[in-house]
Amino acid sequence: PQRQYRLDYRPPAYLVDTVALDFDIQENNTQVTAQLAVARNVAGPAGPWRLDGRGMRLVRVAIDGADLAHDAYELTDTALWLDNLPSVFELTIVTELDPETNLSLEGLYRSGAILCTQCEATGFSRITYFPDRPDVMARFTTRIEADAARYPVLLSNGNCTQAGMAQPGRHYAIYEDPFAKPCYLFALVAGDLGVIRDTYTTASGREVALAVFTEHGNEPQCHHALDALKKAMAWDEATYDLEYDLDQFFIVAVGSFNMGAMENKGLNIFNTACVFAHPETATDGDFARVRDVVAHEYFHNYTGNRVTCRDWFQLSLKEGLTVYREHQFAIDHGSPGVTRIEQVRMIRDIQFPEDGGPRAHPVRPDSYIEMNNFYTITVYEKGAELIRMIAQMAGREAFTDAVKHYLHKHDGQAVTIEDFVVAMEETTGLDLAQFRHWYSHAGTPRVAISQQHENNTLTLTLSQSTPATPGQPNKPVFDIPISLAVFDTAGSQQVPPQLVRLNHARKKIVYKDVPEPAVVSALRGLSAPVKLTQDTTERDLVCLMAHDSDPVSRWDAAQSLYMTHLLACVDAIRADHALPGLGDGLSQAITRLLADWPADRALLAEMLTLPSTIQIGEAFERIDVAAIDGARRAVRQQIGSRFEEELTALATAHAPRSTYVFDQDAAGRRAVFALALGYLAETGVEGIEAWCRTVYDEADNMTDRMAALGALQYCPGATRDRLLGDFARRFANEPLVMDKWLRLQVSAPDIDAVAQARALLQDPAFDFTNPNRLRALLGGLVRGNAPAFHRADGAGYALLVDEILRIDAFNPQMAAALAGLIAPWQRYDARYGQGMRAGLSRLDGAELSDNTREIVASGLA
Ligand code: HT7
Ligand code: ZN
Repeated sequence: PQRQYRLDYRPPAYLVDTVALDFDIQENNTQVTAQLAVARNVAGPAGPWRLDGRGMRLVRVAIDGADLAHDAYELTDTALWLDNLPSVFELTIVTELDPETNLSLEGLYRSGAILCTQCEATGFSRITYFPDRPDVMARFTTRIEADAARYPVLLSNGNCTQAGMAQPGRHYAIYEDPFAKPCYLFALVAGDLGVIRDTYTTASGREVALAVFTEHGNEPQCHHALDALKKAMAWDEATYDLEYDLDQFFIVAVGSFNMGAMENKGLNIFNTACVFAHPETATDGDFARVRDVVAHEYFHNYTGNRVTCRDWFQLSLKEGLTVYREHQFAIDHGSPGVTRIEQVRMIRDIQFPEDGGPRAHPVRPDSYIEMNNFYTITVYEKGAELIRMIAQMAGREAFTDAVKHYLHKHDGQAVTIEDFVVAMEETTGLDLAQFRHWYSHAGTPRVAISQQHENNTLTLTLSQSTPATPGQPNKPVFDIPISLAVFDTAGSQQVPPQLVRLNHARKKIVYKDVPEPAVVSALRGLSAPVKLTQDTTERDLVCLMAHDSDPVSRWDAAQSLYMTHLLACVDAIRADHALPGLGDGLSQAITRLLADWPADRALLAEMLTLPSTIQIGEAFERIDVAAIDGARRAVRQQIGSRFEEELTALATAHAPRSTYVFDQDAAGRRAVFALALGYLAETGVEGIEAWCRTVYDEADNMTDRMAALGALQYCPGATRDRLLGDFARRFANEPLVMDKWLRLQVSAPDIDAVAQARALLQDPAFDFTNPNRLRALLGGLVRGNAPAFHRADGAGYALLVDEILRIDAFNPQMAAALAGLIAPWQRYDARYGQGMRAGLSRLDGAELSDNTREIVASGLA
């Protein structure tokens, strides 16, 4: 496999003005005729022209209508090379594909009753030979012909300009997309589909036809997605003056999909998991995710489609900006504090570990072997945090103007992250020279803040350093925006929130006329994706938890208090000592919280949630899975026992009463109830099983049902078995709900989860070529039950490696993602790390796809 380098970028040798595609869908194969209007690119290199292509049969190549003989072109496994071409010509290519046997879920493939495409990043080259790179933008026309009974619905990008009957029993449709686009945004769907429809009238009064298509019977689960789409359209008009630009916008939900969704122009294709939301089958978390993913894909219409990436190294140009836009949309449609807390948790729990492991890479990577391995939390979420930092430094209004300027300046172009940063500088007046390091350097900067207070002068000393990452031993000094505020111990503000730029290795900030004692609230709302150490006392944290004006900072203070105690417990377990008690400060803080519930109940639930085991592991040089899990469970039991009465009162006050609605207040109440029930169950309080049974039996919604089943994970016995059995019977025909069941099957602490997972993999009721099933079962085991996965005899690693090898043969993207779970073996205590490494070595000795090989090699490097 060839490693690609960012600095090797060359403009395309030829440009494609228009593409006419003709899909002739037959029973066992599909024939694709592509007609391209091509012209030599004066700015491009001379020599032969490379068209990418793989996994299909080339039937015909013609230039200006004249067929080329076989010796007039060169065909390899991955490319078609043409030479001695005229400067302007029409190229015809005919290929044959077999979507029925394509389990990679790239190119044209079947998902249930639906034929669909997935072209990002390079799936278009499984459909026809084409320069499969985002800087070749063309206007597409697509004709689809298929059996009318089997495929009554035929869809592609753009507007439908013609449709009708073809030969007996067959029909066709023609779509024209007026906007030039890269081929990764091409989409086609054919199937027997149910649909729900609506319209949206844009700010300037144009009517847009909206629809969500799905396999028949699922239509009632699609209304929330359609509603979210309309909210996203309105939000983008109100926030950025961005009005939708085609006559129709369609979403198609398919069951087999490698990621969450895809933003193809005017025809988004979604994983059903990111569309379906009905109270009886989806939780509050599912409802929120559907809303946000629908919005995300819609927002790509401008940030990604109208202005796209020059090359795949620039992926964060569209993904970082679109995730940022999605985050702002989510903040405007839910509890702002809790929504930001969820974003912060994602960065700390998933991005920081990636940035500290063997796969660490800059937001704008310098090289890759397989692009699909770079759709990462770093490119997406850290990329969004970089945009958020720019927005904070510029101010919301100036930032909004700068985004408008960027979209206007580069409309219809394929550009770079540098182009984006320049556009930001041009409008905001910010100097982002030093800030650019964030894009080019991997790793999580460490910031330390210490304070001295004398004669009413408060001096803060800020310093930064960043550990080395693979291939980048030396790190620059970053430009780090740090949000600060100072309070007194009663919570009155002494210094209002302000943004300080830590753009030196060390910086002193002096505040005069600040009476003692002063409590410093720093890195408020995670103003930069850094790890902070601060010499705050327990008293300061208790004060911030109770009084900070920012809910995210209140939550963060609680996290720090919990963390100090959790770390002491991990140390005690490792040293075989008795566990320390809860301690006065922490007890006092929880007592206050439980005596005076914040009005935002979702915030209360967050403030009572301990840092995750991953977060605890981040504090150690080497991760001790059993000690960390043991400590977290023990602290939950300490809290459950010490506050049994208060938690019972909390659960009772928030027990399900009214019929389900998905709104901020109701979802917050359900979150508090589930949290209290979980504490009580883990503590084993009397009567808890019966309570869970009643909640389950009487629930009118999936959120409460899952609260009961989640709590029962700690209560082995007949009740749990009966309810899990009932759940499986009730939802046997709902694959997404059965994914929840699969996760529950492998997550209880008392079971042999590895044996259970092996047994389920043999169950014919489940299609374990489907990524959602695999994520539920294997992700449920590895992430949801770490002690069981990391068991001492290595059976967990053996199971995962067996599955990676099986899956790699048909879906390399999925297999590579699973291999990433054992790649960071060096971060683990040798007891675990050696077994994980042995698993990687076994993979290394096998025949692997480029995708999985790249991940394995990084783990073994
Ligand atoms: N832009 C989309 C990325 C995507 C994708 C990438 C590789 C393989 C399959 C994929 N499906 C979707 C999704 C997004 O970020 O909006
Ligand atoms: Zn995206």
